[in-house]
Amino acid sequence: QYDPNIAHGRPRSAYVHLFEWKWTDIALECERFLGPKGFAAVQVSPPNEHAVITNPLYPWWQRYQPVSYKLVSRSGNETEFIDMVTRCNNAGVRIYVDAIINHMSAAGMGVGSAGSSFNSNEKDFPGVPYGPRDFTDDWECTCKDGKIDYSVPACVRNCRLSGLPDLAIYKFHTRVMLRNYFNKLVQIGVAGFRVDAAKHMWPIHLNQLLASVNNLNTQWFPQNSRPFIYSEVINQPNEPITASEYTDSGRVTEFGYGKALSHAVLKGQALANLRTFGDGTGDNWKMINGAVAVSFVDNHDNQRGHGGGGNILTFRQPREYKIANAFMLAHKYGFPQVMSSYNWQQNYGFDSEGVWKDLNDFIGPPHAAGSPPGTTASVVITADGSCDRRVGWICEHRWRQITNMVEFRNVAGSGDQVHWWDNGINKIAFGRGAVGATTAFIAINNEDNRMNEWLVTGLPAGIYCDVISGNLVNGDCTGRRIQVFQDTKALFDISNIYSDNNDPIIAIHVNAKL
Ligand code: QV4
Ligand code: CA
Repeated sequence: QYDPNIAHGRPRSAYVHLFEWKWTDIALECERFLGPKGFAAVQVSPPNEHAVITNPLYPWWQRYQPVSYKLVSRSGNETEFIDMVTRCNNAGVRIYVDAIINHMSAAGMGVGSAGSSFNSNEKDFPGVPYGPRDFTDDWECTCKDGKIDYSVPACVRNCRLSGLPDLAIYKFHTRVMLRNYFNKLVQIGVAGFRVDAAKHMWPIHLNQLLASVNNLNTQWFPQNSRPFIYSEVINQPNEPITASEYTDSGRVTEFGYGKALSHAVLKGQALANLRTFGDGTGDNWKMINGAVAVSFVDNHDNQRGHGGGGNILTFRQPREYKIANAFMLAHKYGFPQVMSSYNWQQNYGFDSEGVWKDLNDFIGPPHAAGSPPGTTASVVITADGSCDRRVGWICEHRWRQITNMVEFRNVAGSGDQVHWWDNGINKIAFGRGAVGATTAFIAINNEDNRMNEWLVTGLPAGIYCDVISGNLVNGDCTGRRIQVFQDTKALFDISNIYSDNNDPIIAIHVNAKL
């Protein structure tokens, strides 16, 4: 289903991907931060047993190589997982699981993170159990050399993605194993699923499988609630497989959103053009309807050159990244995912095939000092509420400009985009709500000169706290104050000088009115 199963009690309208975080840390983060700050949910890394790969050393992508559906992974064990789901749900924050169901590990003979042995060369995974008959037969792959050719749908779906043994999700036993896995998670209290590599499965098989999953746990969800679904489909303009083939079972990830937005913030085209971004007019920017989309600036793949890559903004360009996230969270389109990353040392060079890339794109999450190799470090929160960069977690979701824009979006609710203003190039502003009756308003100056404009905001008169430069604390504003006059006009004076203005954005809303 499209509905993200948000907790009742207060509006929540964006979720965060806590990439590679441990369950114990996520439980704490739900209680101390995400719940109070109005986040709707967390996408967690795959919780099931995965291959433990040592060449290269413990890459993040080992978790995309399932060995069984036992809930023991680099992020923690089953007890910790259950505790996290319980505590997050109780804090009003939902858990979405990244479900790797298209394939199993390609790591040869080995032992997985839960201790199950496997032999991928024989398609033997006793921890599930799966045997050769549960996979797509090799003859079903009609691609040349078994390599995926994205111009042939049957080949995309029946061949091995990156050599990973391809599950036949339509076969009885396979379906039962997958359904049991989903049902176990639903029973624990999980609210939804990211369907990894959905493009590599036939939509009809996927729909049948997902339809067979139980209703959500009534301890936290109304009777007859269905799991929230979003399928990972990288919509490439010239490919025959389209995202809309996957919207019967739920939303799809719209990769075009972050791509076009990053391009605009990097001045590849005018921000002013975003006036019609994804609003359904014209060709809708070649994006899927926002009501069935998950939007994001970057994700765990394209922030490191995997999964389509492209010129995507990440935490490495903080100023531009904050502009992009502020726009996304203010903008009506989709159900947005905020990315929360860890740092790694990039190392550009030519790989064995002569491709110029970051040779360190495999590096896994921060390592816990003094623990065995491959053990993940805990997140450390510093006195100012950010994550300790020395450990390596970036915690973009704790950057004030991003956190506060999540609340902006919650306040804006389903309000329309109104009172749009632009200068034809890279200065823009808009409100959310009805004409003359908005609840939130944002202005962005992405130019090399000052913005100094009186704009109609549609907001009630009064003094507002700019939630980009500060917070509303005990009725006082730690950032800039913006006065809205009776005619709803306010002055948006945004310097372009980096030293006196880190973030060339002003954002105000009725919940941060003095
Ligand atoms: C290698 C060779 C293959 C060879 C194979 C033989 O490259 O040509 O056939 O060995 O054994 C890792 C390695 C990859 C290796 C493969 C199998 O990087 O070199 O193949 O393992 O051993 C992640 C990573 C992949 C990683 C994979 C499994 O991105 O690099 O592969 O995990 O560990 C397409 C898809 C889209 C996909 C995207 C990356 O349409 O669905 O590519 N995105 C999702 C996830 C992504 C994940 C997968 C799918 C797979 O978001 O993180 O891939 O679950 O666009
Ligand atoms: Ca497949």
